Amino acid sequence: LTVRSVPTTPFEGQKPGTSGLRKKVKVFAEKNYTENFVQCILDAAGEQAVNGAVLVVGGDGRYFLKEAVDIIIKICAGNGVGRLLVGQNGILSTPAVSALIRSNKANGGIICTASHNPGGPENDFGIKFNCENGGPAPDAFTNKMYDLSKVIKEYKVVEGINVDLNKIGTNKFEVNGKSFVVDIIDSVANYVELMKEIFDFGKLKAFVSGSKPLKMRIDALNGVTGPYVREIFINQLGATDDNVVHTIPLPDFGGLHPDPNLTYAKDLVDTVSAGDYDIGAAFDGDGDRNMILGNKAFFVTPNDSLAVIADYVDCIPYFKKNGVQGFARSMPTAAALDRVAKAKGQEVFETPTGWKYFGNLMDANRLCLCGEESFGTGSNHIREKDGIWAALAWLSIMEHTKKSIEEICKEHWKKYGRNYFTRYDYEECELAPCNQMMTDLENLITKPDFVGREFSNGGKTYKIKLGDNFGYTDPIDGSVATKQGLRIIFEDGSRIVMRLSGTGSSGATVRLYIEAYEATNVLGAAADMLKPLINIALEISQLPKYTGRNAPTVIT
Ligand code: VG1
Ligand code: CO
Repeated sequence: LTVRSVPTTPFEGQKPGTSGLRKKVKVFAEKNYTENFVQCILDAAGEQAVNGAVLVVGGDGRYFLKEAVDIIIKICAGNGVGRLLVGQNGILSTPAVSALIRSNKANGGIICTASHNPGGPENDFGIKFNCENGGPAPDAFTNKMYDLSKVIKEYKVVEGINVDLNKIGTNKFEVNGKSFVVDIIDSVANYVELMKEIFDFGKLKAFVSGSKPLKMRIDALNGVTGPYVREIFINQLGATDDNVVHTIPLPDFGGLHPDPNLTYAKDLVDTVSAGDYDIGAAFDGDGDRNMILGNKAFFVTPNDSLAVIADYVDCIPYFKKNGVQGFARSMPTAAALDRVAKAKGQEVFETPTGWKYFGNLMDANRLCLCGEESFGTGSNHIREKDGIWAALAWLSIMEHTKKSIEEICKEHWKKYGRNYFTRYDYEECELAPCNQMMTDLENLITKPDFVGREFSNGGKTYKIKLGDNFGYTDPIDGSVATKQGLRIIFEDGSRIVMRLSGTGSSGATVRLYIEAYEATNVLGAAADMLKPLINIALEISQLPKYTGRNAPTVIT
């Protein structure tokens, strides 16, 4: 087989966001669009990293996956890649790709997913590159990809390569006299082995399916985790079939919005509140997010989930064996974790939004457990957040404490106080007025006289301590990330944070994060407790005026 160079011209906007490039399927399906982007990934990695390299390829089963994998195989062949490990039918969860890169000492991986964005011919597709540590490519790398995409003139392809993605096994080719191998691998086996090393599956099995079986509702939302959920919860832990739902990955997620939150995982919330379940859990399209519910749909905020897991790290064998090396959370994530870190004498880092910022700290052994308010929780077992891992961590804590999820959370608040938190999302707003709002708000809150001002609402008064646009210097390599979100911090530690989403495929999504700490008043309803701060946030930002929205699309 021989390599062909195909002339092409640049596309606008091939700029990876918080986690890869996400666009409508129709855009990825345009002639040369996907080819260009994949070529730019390989060019950004550089010939040395690509020639003879081993790459992992897979995605979340959404519409256009097979077409994209086919293109990736042919372009990798054209660029001298040595071997590809491809999930059967292209299926690999994001955590599974990260695990495979690490366990195979591969040079990287290409993940085909738009994660929690809806799928299907009218919706989103996405592609993202992960590096040899298993984590999402850092900013320097994605900037390089974007720069290359603006000047690309040709891509290299081997058109004669056809692989049956359904058939597990090795496919060997010879390209320009050199070998090119495509291994179609089992999508779940490697990941399941890793989970068995991390958790005590013997204990968990007795807990889940012993004499008093646990009542679970594990909802894969028709996303990629279905086969992983079936293997782990049913085959390994002995749960019966009725404990899992929506476990067949569908190209359009069955019309569901595959985002595990109170709005989009409504079926789970309704079923768990009406039934008598010990735990409800859902994962997003590509399997890296999780939502945990207790009996009667008691909602565990991702902030609290992270803090509770941190408090109980010792009941997970992985941490017992490897020790605990620091915690981290993204900036908008509430600071519940910080209190646990302090109690345990652990370092805690505050990073920009997006999992890529945790990688360096993990590689340097400064971080072993971290999370984001956006339903992301994970550890240094891989370099992505991991939905199923989080559910298994919660089962381990329940098994260890013999307590319900609600009891565990309430005890946590009594011990540490509670960081009340809510996030308002205003999805698909018009871009220009949102940009203007952010500019105007930044100007307002960074004026020196902003500090010290007082705002009152609902009988509460808050005094400004600091206003800024969050910036971060990576403690390991010194790389700097600026403009990561507007912060308004009050004297009592309460916070208003506002930023624009970097994962949408059209328009602008405004995220407004509100946090308030209470040392003793811990059993209130978050919506009531935070109402004054929410009103103050809307007043300071003038959000309704700029966006024309009176209410958010999603509240978490
Ligand atoms: C969102 C979340 C962020 C998360 C990212 C990727 O980004 O806020 O915390 O890391 O999605 O998650 P943004 O820029 O839209 O706020 V996933 O599961 O879509 O890869
Ligand atoms: Co995801």
